[in-house]
Amino acid sequence: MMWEPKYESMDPAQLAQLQLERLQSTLTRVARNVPYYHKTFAAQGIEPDDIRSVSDLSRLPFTTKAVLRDAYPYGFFAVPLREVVRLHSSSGTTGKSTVVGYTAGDLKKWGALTARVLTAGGVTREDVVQIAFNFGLFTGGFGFLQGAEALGAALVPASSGNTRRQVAIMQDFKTSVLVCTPSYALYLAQTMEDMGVNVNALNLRHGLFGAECWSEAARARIEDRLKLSATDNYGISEVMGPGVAGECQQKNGLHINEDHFLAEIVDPATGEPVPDGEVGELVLTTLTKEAFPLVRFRTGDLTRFLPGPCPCGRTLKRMERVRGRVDDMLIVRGVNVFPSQIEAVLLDIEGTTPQWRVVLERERGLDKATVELEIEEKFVFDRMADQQKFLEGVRRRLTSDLGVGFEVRMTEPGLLAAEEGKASRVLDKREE
Ligand code: DLL
Repeated sequence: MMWEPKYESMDPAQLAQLQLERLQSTLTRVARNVPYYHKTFAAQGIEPDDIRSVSDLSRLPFTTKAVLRDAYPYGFFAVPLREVVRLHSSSGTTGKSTVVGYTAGDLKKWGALTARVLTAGGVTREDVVQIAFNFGLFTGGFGFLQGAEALGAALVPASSGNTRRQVAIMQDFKTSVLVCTPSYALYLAQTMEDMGVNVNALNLRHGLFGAECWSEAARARIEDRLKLSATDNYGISEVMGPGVAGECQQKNGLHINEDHFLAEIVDPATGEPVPDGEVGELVLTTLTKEAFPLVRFRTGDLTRFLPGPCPCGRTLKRMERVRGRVDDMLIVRGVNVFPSQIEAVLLDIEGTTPQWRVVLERERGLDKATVELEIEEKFVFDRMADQQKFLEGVRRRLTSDLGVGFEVRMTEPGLLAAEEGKASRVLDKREE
């Protein structure tokens, strides 16, 4: 099933033509209305009309989070404030946040795009969709709300937190689709187990998860514990929010909504495009946004394009699940490790929970990495020796799979609970 088959299965040559037209119109608008683009285009001698094909894109300047931050709050808006009907904001975990504006037209398109990814994820108007993303400045809640409404599904805006209530809603309202972060899905599963809820008696069919890094091991565990089919969804507030890219039922990469967003993958160090199929930083250009258009926005997310057509019939290019952020990569004693790799190892071990984090310290000039981990209740052994044996097993697996030594420590239940929003995985004390 497709929401907009005309665009989702468009002939590639036609799509390229559409992208070019939309790109030219975006460039013309930003050159006229956004001081940063006006200045940088002029400095580099770029006329929007010079961009004759999508491959000319690499001549255009990048837009970084730092540049957006400098223009806080409204410096990148391409329309007067009176045209803006909604404001969201990026989470600002890595500095001051960015304010993102939407016109009425932007909201309509956003709704259509989240309806697209919901449909790709298996959702229909027959479904009861429980959104456990925060409803607020974060784009997750409202972004999916508009899509579910466009689709005609029964939307439950449960928002985040209050987990026992979420479980009760899921039972009573006969929720068939769950939408939240993967870490919260695992937390919900664990809470249900603690409450003695029979998951088989629930109505869950599909789950759309995103907004943070996860792994195939996490998908397997979520599907097994919640008895649903889980798909990955990517989005970023500066570019729009959810609806940028999403998996179909093939679960083999995320289809990028290329009629609205031009995607490139570049070498994070040089900014040069990487050879097709190689991993690099995702760079996005918006093609239809009115209030907050962006040219070559550096997302900071690492992924690669996947080759070949998808059996689902969509011709939209797929990207692999995001493996981490450029600035998320940990360098422990010279070895590169992404938090998502640690999670993949942990979740492969029976008895671990999604409540974990890695603490980095420096001891006598050497890096020390300690994984702090909450363990499932039935695995918290009475005998100290058994507990040590379990933790030693986890330590050995991490060390051998990731090629760098880890310590492993058990934490008290609740200490690292991922009740709200995105999980925080790294505590780096090396610079303190
Ligand atoms: O997280 C938008 C969103 C909401 C996406 C709901 C999907 C579902 P931000 O708060 O601006 O926006 O965070 C964007 O989150 O740069 C990635 O690092 C990360 N991210 C988002 N989706 C995924 C995903 C929303 N599926 C940042 N896999 C991005 C891995 C993801 N990381």
